[in-house]
Amino acid sequence: MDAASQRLRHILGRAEGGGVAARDLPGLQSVVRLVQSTGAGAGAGAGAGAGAGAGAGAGAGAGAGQAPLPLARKARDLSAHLHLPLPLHLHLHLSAPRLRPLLLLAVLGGALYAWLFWWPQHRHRQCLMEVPDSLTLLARPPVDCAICRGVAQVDHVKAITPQEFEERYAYTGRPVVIQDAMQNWTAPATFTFDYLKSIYADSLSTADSPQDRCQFFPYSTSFRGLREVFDMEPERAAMLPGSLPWYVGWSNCDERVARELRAHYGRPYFLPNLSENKNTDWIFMGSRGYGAQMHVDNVRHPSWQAQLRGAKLWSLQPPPECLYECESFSVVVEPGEIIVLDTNQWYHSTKIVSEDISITIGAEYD
Ligand SMILES: O=C(O)CCC(=O)C(=O)O
Repeated sequence: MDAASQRLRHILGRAEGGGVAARDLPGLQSVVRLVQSTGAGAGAGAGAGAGAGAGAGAGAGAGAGQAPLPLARKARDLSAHLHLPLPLHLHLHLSAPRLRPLLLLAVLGGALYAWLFWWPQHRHRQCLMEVPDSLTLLARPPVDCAICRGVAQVDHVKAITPQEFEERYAYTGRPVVIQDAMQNWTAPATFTFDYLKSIYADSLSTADSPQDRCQFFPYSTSFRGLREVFDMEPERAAMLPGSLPWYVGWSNCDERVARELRAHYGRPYFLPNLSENKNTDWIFMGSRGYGAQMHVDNVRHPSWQAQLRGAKLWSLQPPPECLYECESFSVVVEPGEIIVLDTNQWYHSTKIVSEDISITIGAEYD
């Protein structure tokens, strides 16, 4: 126990140097008792008596010549000894009078940061804490590999009836591109960067817009929301040579904007009669070479996505549990085509491959 008594003296010395009375140190008394009861009493008693005042002195008095401690008590005291340095440091830092102004400053700084930066970004969130994607993935239920077994490419179909679509694709997990589903839609000719900017102008002019409560994916840009996207320099928006590429996606939460959007497209004709086209529209827009990284979604239903302008490459991978049974493949979705994909089951990434801006609109269906 010589080593223990030496360390104890060293710790007490540091405590005193920092202006802390040894009697304030939690756990100290049991350590003093332990050191003394195991024969190092004289040395430790002198050290403790010098620094620890009344508290340590009482411990020292009880120590010398006692019967060995029961095993459990020994173990407890030893662990108190081992852990003492850490509480000591904390105690020193928190209670040394010189450091109190610093501590106060740190707390005030944290509160100011939270008020100015954290709260404005989080006040509209429905969840206070986002669950990291990696945790969501761990909780993903295993997929039945029937969704991808024997599938080596994305089918391209035209003039498919809702019944055929339901049997072959709607709920089987088999991806498909429908090539003739935008007849009578005015969206392809109408939806441009400037048009979308104009229909969101009112919505985004207020500080507390419903759109602020909606999801926004900046991908590899530094945009923090739709306002910043629509405020980008016109040269970048027009993707002029030398400007930075960009790609973003968002869901629409503004009812007025939804009515305006839907005046230009209808419910895709192939959806099964009893299925419901979900209310939330998703828009993805950006320039060549950019897209979404490989990921799997955690949404409720499969979805369709209409390629209104530009062309986008989709790379599809089966879920990891099906890698030995299923294949990975890719497909380019051309303007005028709609891809239907269960993004909860297929891992997918995208990349714009057209010179023209890519704009898509889509939704989930049940
Ligand atoms: O359209 C894109 O670029 C990405 C779409 C996507 O990742 C999704 O719908 O989950």
